[in-house]
This record gives sequence, C-alpha cells and structure tokens, in this order.
Amino acid sequence: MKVGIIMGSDSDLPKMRKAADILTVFGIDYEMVIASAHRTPAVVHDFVERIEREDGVAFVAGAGAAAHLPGVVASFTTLPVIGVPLDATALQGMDALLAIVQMPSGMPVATMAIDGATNAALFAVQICGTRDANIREQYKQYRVDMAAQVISKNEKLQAELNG
Ligand code: RP5
Repeated sequence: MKVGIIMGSDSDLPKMRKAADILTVFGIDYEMVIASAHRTPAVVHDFVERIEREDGVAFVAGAGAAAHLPGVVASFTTLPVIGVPLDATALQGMDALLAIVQMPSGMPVATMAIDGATNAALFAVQICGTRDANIREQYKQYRVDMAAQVISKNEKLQAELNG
C-alpha cells in the first residue's frame, strides 16, 4: 500500500513535505516527486501509472498558480486524488484553489484548503484506513491525542485567567 505525493515545482516542497511527515508518522509508504503538468507531462503520466501498478491507494497532488496538476493526475488514474492548492503567486492561492476545486463532472479531485498538505495526508491516511484496521486505530488515537492537547491548552488558559 503506497501513496503518491506529487508537486509541480521544487518551490512547493517546503509546504508539501508536511504531507510526507504525516504519512511517516502513520508508517505509510509513499513516494514523493516533483513533476509538472505543464513542464513535464510525460513524467507525471509515468509516475501515476507506476504508483497505480505498485499498489498505490491514493495521490496527494500539490500545485500553485494555474494548478492543473491534480486534475491531470486524476485524468491518468481511477485512484482518489487529493488536491492541495498552494499559495505561490500574487493571488495567494485563490488561483490554485479555483483551478483545483472546479473539476468537471465525472473527474473528482478532493480539494483541501490552501496550503493544506497536512489535511491532504490525513485524508490519505483515512483512505488507507479503509483497507487496514491498524491504520484506522492509529488515526482514532491521533484524534484522541489532538483533543487532549486542546483540553490541556484550555486548562492553561483558564489557569492564567483565573490566577
Ligand atoms: C506551479 O507553479 C507550481 O506548482 C508552483 O506552485 C508554481 C510556481 O512554480 P515555479 O515557477 O516556482 O517553479 O506549476
């Protein structure tokens, strides 16, 4: 079971590394590549086909500007594609968000928030969890830990406010 992480440029890497970090936490195998829908379409095609052959379960695709990459990935596979619009231009990610979210009927891309690589990876974790009960349990625990952190932060705040 493997997740393919793809991004349009090395300038996307600092944000997209967060997706890899999450998959590492959950022990999920991934491959991460830079390949552009516009500059290297053949490389995108080959990557998508290979990941699909090698038991791929989902793709996380991040791009900024005229962000066609997630949609192009979707055109080469029937695996779920999770798109991450990136803030890379003067339009601050709105260009990428609209490009990724407005896919034509029949060709869905699950679109995350601008710069939402963490949630993209967690969505991939959830997809992996449909195949693997251990991953499901790990993700449940992740939620429990997150809730405990919020409660602890509130306790600190209340202690500060109430002396
Ligand atoms: C997109 O154009 C990339 O995904 C990147 O976010 C943006 C700018 O790319 P560079 O000009 O920095 O390579 O294709």
